[in-house]
Amino acid sequence: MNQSSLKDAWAELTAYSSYVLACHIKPDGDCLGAALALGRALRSLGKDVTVICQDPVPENYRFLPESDTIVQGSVRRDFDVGVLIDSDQPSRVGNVAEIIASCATTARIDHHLTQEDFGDIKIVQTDISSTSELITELFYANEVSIDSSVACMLLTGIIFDTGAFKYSSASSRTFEIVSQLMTAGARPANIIRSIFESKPLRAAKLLGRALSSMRATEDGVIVWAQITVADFRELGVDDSDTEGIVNTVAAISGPRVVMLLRETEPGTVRVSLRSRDQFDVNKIAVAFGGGGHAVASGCTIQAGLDKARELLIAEVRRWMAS
Ligand SMILES: [Mn+2]
Repeated sequence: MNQSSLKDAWAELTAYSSYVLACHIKPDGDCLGAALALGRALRSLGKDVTVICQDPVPENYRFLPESDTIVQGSVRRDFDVGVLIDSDQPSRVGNVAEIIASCATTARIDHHLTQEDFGDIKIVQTDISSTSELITELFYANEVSIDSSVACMLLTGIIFDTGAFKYSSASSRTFEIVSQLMTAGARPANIIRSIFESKPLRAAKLLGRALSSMRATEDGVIVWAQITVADFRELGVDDSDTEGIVNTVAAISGPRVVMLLRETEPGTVRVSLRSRDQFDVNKIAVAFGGGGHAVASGCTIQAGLDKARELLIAEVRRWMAS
């Protein structure tokens, strides 16, 4: 978005009094950082702001300033504006969708590719690393002050969504912004340690099981790992402990598509997809009712592990052939 559209969008967004900012289910560093930063900016303008998420803030994000103000539910239905943060559609926010639906005005601040066109107010850019980077641009364009807390929130989102600057989504502009956020007081080394290197032991054991399960198709083009219902039960873990595993699975040479399948309950398989070499895994996710980005996306399939994997491989093959 250019400067003038960022100015128009901010004027439009800030014309109300009360806001509910919705994080997506299984919240990550980007939606949390972006929502907290926007919440703080709106409150500094005297607005009434509630940041909400269906799921609790994961332990490794509790270092974020004001993360303890995020609520998990609300009986309020009188917000002026319902804002989806880092989500393309209300279904991404789980049971918070109902609260968004009750708002007379809706907004979406996001960087995901989407077929949907949700939101009365749209602050959307798909060729940017993260929603947090987009919000940083929004703040710069409108001279919103960025103190060390806001800088930490925004940098957390950028670091998470770029895999600590490893992904091609980290542009030269991203690094300019990182430099400015550091000047404002954010500490990337601390953030990287907190979000990527503070796993509980049970999550490390789960990673071990996932890595042991890795297999490849005969031609080596598709690689997958899987976590079974028994793994979840025996290690006493839940799906939030699978965070980041797909990226470790994808850190090998050879495959064009990497998949992590987790049977979180019998007959429900959550899938994370990663691509190499220009293959668009968003198309695969969309075919199963999910979505995301060309290089990283996800979906949920109602089937057992073997059946889900078979369906996914067939869909990948179909796209590779086309
Ligand atoms: Mn994001």
